[in-house]
Formats: sequence, C-alpha cells, structure tokens
Amino acid sequence: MPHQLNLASHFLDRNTDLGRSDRPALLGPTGPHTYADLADLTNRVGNVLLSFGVRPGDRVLLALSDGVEFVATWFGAQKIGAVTAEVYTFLTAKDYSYFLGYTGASVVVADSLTLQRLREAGTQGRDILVVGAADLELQANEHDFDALAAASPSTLDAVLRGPDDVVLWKFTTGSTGTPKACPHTFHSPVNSHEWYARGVLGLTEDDIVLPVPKLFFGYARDLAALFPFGVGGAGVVFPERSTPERVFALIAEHRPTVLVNVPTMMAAMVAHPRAAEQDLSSLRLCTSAGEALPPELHRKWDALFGVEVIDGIGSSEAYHIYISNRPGAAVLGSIGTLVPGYTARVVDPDGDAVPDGEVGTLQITGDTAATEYVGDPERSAVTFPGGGTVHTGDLVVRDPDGAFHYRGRADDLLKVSGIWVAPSEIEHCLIGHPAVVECAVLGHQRGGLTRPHAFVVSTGGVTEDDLRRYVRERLSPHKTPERVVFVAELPRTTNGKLDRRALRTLDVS
Ligand code: 3SK
Repeated sequence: MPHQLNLASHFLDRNTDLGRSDRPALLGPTGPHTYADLADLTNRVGNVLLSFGVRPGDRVLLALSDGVEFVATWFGAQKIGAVTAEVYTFLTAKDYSYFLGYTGASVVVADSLTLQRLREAGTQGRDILVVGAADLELQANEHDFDALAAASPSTLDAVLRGPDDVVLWKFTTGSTGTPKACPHTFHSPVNSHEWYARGVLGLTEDDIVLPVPKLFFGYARDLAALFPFGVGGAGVVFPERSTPERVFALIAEHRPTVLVNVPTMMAAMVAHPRAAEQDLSSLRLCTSAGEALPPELHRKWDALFGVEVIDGIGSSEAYHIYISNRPGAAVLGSIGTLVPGYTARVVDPDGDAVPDGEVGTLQITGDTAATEYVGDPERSAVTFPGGGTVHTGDLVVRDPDGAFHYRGRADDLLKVSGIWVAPSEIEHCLIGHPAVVECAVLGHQRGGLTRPHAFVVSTGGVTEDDLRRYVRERLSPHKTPERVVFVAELPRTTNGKLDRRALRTLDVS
C-alpha cells in the first residue's frame, strides 16, 4: 500500500498510462464513454469544483441520478482531494435538509430530479451545480453544470491523500433510522478492490458490470464505477430505478458479465411472467448482498437462470464485502468464507468467542474499517472498538470448515414463548411457498407477549391460513406466524434493505 494516493489517479487515470484510453469505461443510454472521455470530464468537473472554492477535506454532496456526470463528479471531487458523499435521488425535502446540514457541504451536485426538493430543503449559502439544466430556470446560487464543465480546462493535478485523510463517506441507516456517515480513507477502496473485486470475483478487463442498486449505494458504486476501472473493465450506468424489465433489457443490450444484485430484485426477476424467455448467458456471475438471500429463492434462481450466485455480506462500516462465496464453488445457504485480508470472531453477548456451529455475533477486522459514525460518539463506541474492528450486529454460525451462515440481525431476534427465534428462519420458510414473492417477519407485542407476524407480497391465490399451515408443517409451532398480512410491497430503506421500522407502523391488529 503506498503511503499517499489519489483515488482518481489510482483507478481512473492509470488506464490512460496503460493504453486503455479508447476502451469503454461506462456503457448505458448516453454511452459508450471511453476512459479518455471520462478522464476528460472528470478533470473539467474537478476544475469547476475548485472554482467554487472546494478544498481538500471539504465534503461534496452528490444528489444525482446515475450517469456519466455522477461518475465524473465523484472522481473530479476525489482528484482535488475533496470528500465524496452521495445520497438517494428520491428523498423528501426534510431528508435533504438533514443531509445538507449533516455533511456541511458547500457545493451540491444535483439534477432536475432532486433540484425542487433541495430548494424546498433550503440551499442558501451553498452552490448547487445542476446537471441537465438547459431548460430549467436557475436561481442565484444554482449553476449549469454542463456549461461550466464544457468551459473548464481538461487538465488537472491530482492531490495526494495520506493514510489518515478521510476521502469518502458512506451512509448507513442502521437500526435508529437516522442515516450516519462512515468515513473512509483511501485504504478501504484500494484494499477492497484487491481483496474482493480481484481476489474473490476475479474481475478483469473483459468484465462489464451491471448494477441493480443505484450508485448512491456503495455496494453498487464500487462494483460498477470504481472496481472495474482498477482492471480496465466497464460499468453500465442508467438513470432510472431498476425493474426486472429494465434489467432484462440492459442485459440484452450490453451483455454484461457480472450482475450486481440484491435478493429483492432476484425475487422480482424470478417471479416475472417472462423470466423463462430471458437470455442471461452473457453473465458469468450474479452477486447477492445487502440482505439475506433465502435458500429457496437461490434455488428458484438457479433453476430458472442457471447463473451462479455469489452471495456475500458487507457493510458501509467495513466498507464492502468481507465474507463471500467463491465463483465455481458457491454453496447454497451459506454466505461463504472470509475474504482474504479479514479476520473474524463470532462472540456471545459477553464478547467471548463461541465454538464453531453455534450462533454468535460477528466481529470483523481488516484495513477497510471506518473508525466512527460521524457525529455519533455513543454508537461509534459500540460499533468501532478500534484496531480496525467492526462489531457488525449480525448473527452468524461458522462451520468447522470456515463457511459462515447468516442468522439475522442481533437486534431483530424475537423471544417467543421463552425461546429465541430468528425472523429470517420463518422468512426463509415462507419464501419456499410458490405464491410468496417476498416476505418479512416481525415481533408483535400483545399483552406483554411477542408473537411473529408475517408480511407477504404474493402472486395471489393463497390465504393467510394456507401460509400459516405451510410454516406449521415445516417449523416448530411457536414459529408459526400469528398473523399473515398481505401487502403490495415491503417498505425499503434508501439502500433497498427491508425497513423493519416502517413495517412496524403497519396496523395488523
Ligand atoms: O450491505 C451493505 O450494506 C453493503 C454496504 C457497502 C458495500 C457493500 C455492501 C454489501
């Protein structure tokens, strides 16, 4: 690991030196964009940011749809030593107000999708660079991103950052519902690229990576618009939200080799009426992370698409994926083994190691860990004890052969009839029913007792009693949901994970 480094030089500009200028870096509706195009726009955007007074260590907030402008803004900010922080594009004005205050960013890069809600949030005292502003009436502190970039120089010196300099923030919502930033140094993306992207996935310059989640989610941003550049490969970027139809169409058009997926979309793809007609033969693998992959869904995916699923677990706190299956050796029902570079402990509530085969909480250590949640010393002390360790709050079982099995979040466990129950066990059972597309199980309090309640998105033609019977026949009686509530969709956090807090507010009595 070099002592100092700039992420834009390391991941992007190096491709020019390696003679890859004319190779595609980004594909999508506005592409292809070559490495030369992307480096050119990156330098221009970096110069625009400099002209607005952005200095090393300053946060630049991206509230921007996926596209070449997103990627060039990210690298442009990196190149001048600024700290990138990206947020979802479908937030409310209240949310944007929170992020503006929390990041203290004096420059925000937005687009027509986010501008109105940013205005409602109040952007006084900040400069807003607006992508696609040609037809918009801009206010005094708003500026036309494209015009400014076109008029800026296309050369830019990279600012080297040191081992203790924060270079990016990754947001996490966690159990409190209030997003907090995990700050990272350049060590995190550089190590993750070596250990996971190259070491586990074996990314090469022949890879084209299509992400299902949008780029504000670090899982997708790194895998589609950072790690491929480290090997001269390409990412696919597109502005709209992912739907099964759009994902199928992008696969047909761009023939990606790697699909970066989440179980929710895998369930929707499998349940799609035209799933069996799709040609996914360009894919050499499909990653799954962000939430637990029920084995039954994995089985359905395998049977229908035959594209190997590389299930793994990662977090914003630990930067990226630290336990993963391996291509060619993926094991159904397991999240895989440690990604080389990490060590793990599985502990009981006192912090003592539990034997293999028993459930415990996962602690992970490696040189990609954040050191704090910005502005939250209490939660930081619990999650980041120091020494590159993250207390993940994830319940796992480790086999004697080193393979891990996910058992849910420690704070989601239910005590039913005096026995601990992991909601994921009931969820994984329910998903095996042919009419269940996705589901979530929560503890419902009544008269001081906790009972599991299931929320189910179904294809129809199934009743509450059918599903209760289905679980009762497969699991012990106390795991049978007291109620099964059919919903049109499950609430999700901005990172696409199940929002258990929002689910709790649904009336099931
Ligand atoms: O699941 C997550 O939260 C995550 C975050 C960052 C990078 C990768 C992953 C899977």
